[in-house]
Amino acid sequence: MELASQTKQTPAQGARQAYYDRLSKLDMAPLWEVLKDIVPDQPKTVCAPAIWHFNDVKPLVSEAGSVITTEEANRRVLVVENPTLRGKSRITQSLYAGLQLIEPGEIAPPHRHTSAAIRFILDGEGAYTQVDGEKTIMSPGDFVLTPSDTAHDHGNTSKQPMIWLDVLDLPTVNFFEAGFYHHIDAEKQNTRREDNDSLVRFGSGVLPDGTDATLNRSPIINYPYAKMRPILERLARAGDIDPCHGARFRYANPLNGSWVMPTMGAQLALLPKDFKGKDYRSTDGTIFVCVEGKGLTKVDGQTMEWGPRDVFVIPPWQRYAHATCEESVLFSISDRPAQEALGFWREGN
Ligand code: GTQ
Repeated sequence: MELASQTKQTPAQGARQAYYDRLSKLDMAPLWEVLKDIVPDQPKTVCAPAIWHFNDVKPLVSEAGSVITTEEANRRVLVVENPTLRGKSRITQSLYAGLQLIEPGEIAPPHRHTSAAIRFILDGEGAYTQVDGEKTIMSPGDFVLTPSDTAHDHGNTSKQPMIWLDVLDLPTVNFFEAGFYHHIDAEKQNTRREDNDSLVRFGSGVLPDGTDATLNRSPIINYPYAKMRPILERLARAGDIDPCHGARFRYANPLNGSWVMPTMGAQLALLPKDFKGKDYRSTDGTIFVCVEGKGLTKVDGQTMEWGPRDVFVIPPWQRYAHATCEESVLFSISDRPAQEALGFWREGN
């Protein structure tokens, strides 16, 4: 087993190596040399905890507006890369994240792809996304879905630039080498449905006749912050405050109560002022966005201090704990639904 680390080989080891060499010629290898690596005792991660402070990144995202037009770029996005996964366009092994800028008057043309996307709005007011013919105007804190293979485009008819966080399951889809992309050859999507149609239809505890309840993702396109924030207040007032996570809900697929998408699930939490969260860990590496407030998260001996619009990432199975100095709201997203569906999601303290 220790063969590789020894410099002088015994005759037996030499014979073994010669055997390995013959195996290698047939593209085979001995399992016993790699068993510990590929079957770890517990989750091993190559990701690092990391934080992107909005005050640092905003000027650079804004500058992208003078570097390239949305028309030329298709999507004008700065990819947010985990420091240990540079050049791989990913924030965790399974998720991609980016900061997208859309300037007044711009249109990001329609397309569809296998990868599902979410937007979490950080800055600006009044740009829109259209998903399968439904337009939704976006505000900070809104959680917007672009499910797998749905046609989507973005436009900004407001007077201010808008910046949002994109999270896509691109590394997951690309791991399976299963991704398709289609450009949609129209300047804009044909808006057949009324604006915010899906929230009105499916966001009030009823299901209209004829609803396909087997859809494997939420039919709701936008979960507006203005509608979500009061729910957190109610949970907190009632004392429904988890010692690790605060008062929290998950964005649900109203058809079956499941996560919003099969590959990505999101949650929103209110952490009271002076909250001191208990240690928590889970196998889903998690991306957080501070929506409001001020606090810090300790992870693996590191302390990340966060404020509004900061984005940070916690690697899989690393213990972390949140603490606040003001009442705070944290959005989070991960690949938990995929891991749950496959049967290997775990959590612990
Ligand atoms: O807005 O459609 O950040 O297709 C990466 C790929 C955004 C999008 C990204 C995309 C989009």
